[in-house]
Amino acid sequence: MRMNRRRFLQAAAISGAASLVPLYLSRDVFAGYAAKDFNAPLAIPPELKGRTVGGKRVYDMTLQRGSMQFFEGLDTPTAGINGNYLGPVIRARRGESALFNVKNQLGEPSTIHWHGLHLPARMDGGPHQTIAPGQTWRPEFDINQPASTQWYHSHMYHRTGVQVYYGLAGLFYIDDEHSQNMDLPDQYGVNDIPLVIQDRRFKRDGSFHYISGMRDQMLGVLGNDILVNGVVRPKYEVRQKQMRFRILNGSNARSYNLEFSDQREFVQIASDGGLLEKAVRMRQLHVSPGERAEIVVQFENNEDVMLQHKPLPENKRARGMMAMMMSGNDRPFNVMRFTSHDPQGEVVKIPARLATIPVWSVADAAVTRRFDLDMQMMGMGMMGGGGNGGGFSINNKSYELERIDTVVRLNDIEIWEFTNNSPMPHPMHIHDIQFRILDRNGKLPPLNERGLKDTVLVNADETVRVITKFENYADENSPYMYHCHILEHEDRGMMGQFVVKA
Ligand SMILES: [Cu+2]
Repeated sequence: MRMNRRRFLQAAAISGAASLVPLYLSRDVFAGYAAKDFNAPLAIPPELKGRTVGGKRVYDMTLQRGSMQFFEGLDTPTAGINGNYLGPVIRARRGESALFNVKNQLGEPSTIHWHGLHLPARMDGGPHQTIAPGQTWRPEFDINQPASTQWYHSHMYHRTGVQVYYGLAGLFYIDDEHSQNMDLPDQYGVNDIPLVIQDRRFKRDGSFHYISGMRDQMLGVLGNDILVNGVVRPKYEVRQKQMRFRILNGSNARSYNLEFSDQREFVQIASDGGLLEKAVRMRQLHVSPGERAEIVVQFENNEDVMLQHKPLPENKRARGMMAMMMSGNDRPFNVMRFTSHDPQGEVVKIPARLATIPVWSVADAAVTRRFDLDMQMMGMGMMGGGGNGGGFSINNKSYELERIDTVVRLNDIEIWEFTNNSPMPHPMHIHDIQFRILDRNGKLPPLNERGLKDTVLVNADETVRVITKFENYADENSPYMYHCHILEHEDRGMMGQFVVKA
């Protein structure tokens, strides 16, 4: 009897039919919450501008435990930075020196990694920069890159997934003179709004349910509810005719193909590393975990429009057993709602040319490095290996803290070629640098992927080549990471280390 029930639960979890069991607060995201259900006011995270001390900008950050009522009357234990869930938007200026006091009050070791930032490896906040409970980590570095939407999050060895899930993440905006002179919407909280999109799974008592079984370990943890800035089923009341949204896919594993319910056109102005060379008109925007995109959208009076996930054809993204496991993930769902009543302000023309970004020539590349991405499959689609790191690999190796996989020479231009031999997509992220995508299976990437990037989705059976230059910071003893940004894959070994050598 007991055995049967357990097997049923396993089967239910594996087939994605967990909704048959009253284990969770919500059915899956496809349950179809209608526009009228989206009424919770969107939260706008506070800004953290720091203070100037001795010519440096100093930021105080405390990693802490907290509690949220994502659902009325139900307390969810959480974690956050200077708050209950997620953290403030750090504002930093190009050319300034920044110092952070990162105090760990979590009661367990953690780290804070500055995703997308160009900085010395010792300041990077990866698994080698652990902050013990009660300790304060004080990284300092120069802000030395273009205006952009970056972010920060836990990168704790084997615990990145769970710590980010509980809320250890936030945005990091870099400002510069060039972007401020561009006549783009830039009033924070008025016409320049962050949208941190995440999915979470809640138990009936309101607590998060992180990993439950093989399916989560393989696909990554997919939530039953979508949160934007930590709000379930949010509505944002637009007060300006021209809005800039800075979108971060802060989910552990879920990708979103975003579209407005009226299929309106919008303009993407920036990708991970900052402004694109030219704005790109589009109606759909794909963001995989870790990626950012800034878009400008226009609103008329009395609008009521949904931002939705519109799935791409399944076979483009996955194959075989994985496609079967992911099936049912191919339906649309609502992400958030926008309403407008008498919006104000001007609609300015987006400049045709937004920025000049580096062009690195293939002919100048010192080396092409190949990275094979694999998931070891066994039996009925189950993962082999198991334990720490088993199952996911780059060049047939699972991550090890003490092994350096790649040595890069300072000031070299390199091509990194990722080949995905596994049946599901992996968003690959490289620390320290911003790259340009050369090609996807030999073809030029879409227009909105031609700017600076630090995370690129590599689809099943795809080879993606990226090019970059490793500048400024060399340190033979401190590695940077490169890894899949599906955090359950990262925690299970789909990560490697490189050092930059002078
Ligand atoms: Cu992955």
